[in-house]
Amino acid sequence: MKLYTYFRSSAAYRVRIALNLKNLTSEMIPIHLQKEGGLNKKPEYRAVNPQMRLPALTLDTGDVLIQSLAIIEYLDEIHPQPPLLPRDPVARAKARALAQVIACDIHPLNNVGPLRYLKNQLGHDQAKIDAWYHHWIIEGFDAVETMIQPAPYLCGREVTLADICLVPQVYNARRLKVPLERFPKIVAADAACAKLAAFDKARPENQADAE
Ligand SMILES: N[C@@H](CCC(=O)N[C@@H](CS)C(=O)NCC(=O)O)C(=O)O
Repeated sequence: MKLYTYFRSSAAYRVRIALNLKNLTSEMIPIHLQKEGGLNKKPEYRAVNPQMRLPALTLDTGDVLIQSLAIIEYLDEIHPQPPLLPRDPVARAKARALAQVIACDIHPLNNVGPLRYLKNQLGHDQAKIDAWYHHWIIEGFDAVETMIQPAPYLCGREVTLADICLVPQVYNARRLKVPLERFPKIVAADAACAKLAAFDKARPENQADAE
């Protein structure tokens, strides 16, 4: 397998964690999202992923998978141990809901493309863009904080897809100096995950393309 990744891409970070949890190895192909306006926009990468976003996972069959949640669920189906979703249907729906609050409602608003659009097309200054960034994380984390009772992970004693989505989002929040004091449960779950080698190895700082 080959994972198209960028050390700071939180969607790629999710897949890196999932690969590590499953003890799977994959060749890492770095695609710089900032250089020359984003190397993801080059025709070479567009030929891999028509959406020109990271991550993409190419399989030995030649199939290309995109969208981190779809990739992670694929990995979970092909390599069921350890499971990344609870077995109980209600718990499973709750884990997916937490993952989707983060991956579908918080992250897209704070992604490179929309932030660049706010700056270049709409002419907003950095202070306004930072306020936008903080706003959507805080609003989403308020919901997550209310929804969870970490024990120690978001959905109980086993790591799930929800934790895989949370940790990169907390990383982004810290990097952009979003105050996290009002989210003690989120911070506790993130700290519990940080103790696991699978999460540590996936950290942006630990990637070969880290700057
Ligand atoms: N929903 C997608 C999000 C993918 C995505 O937006 N990735 C970002 C990096 S975290 C990206 O490639 N952005 C490039 C751009 O917007 O130009 C997923 O979960 O894979």
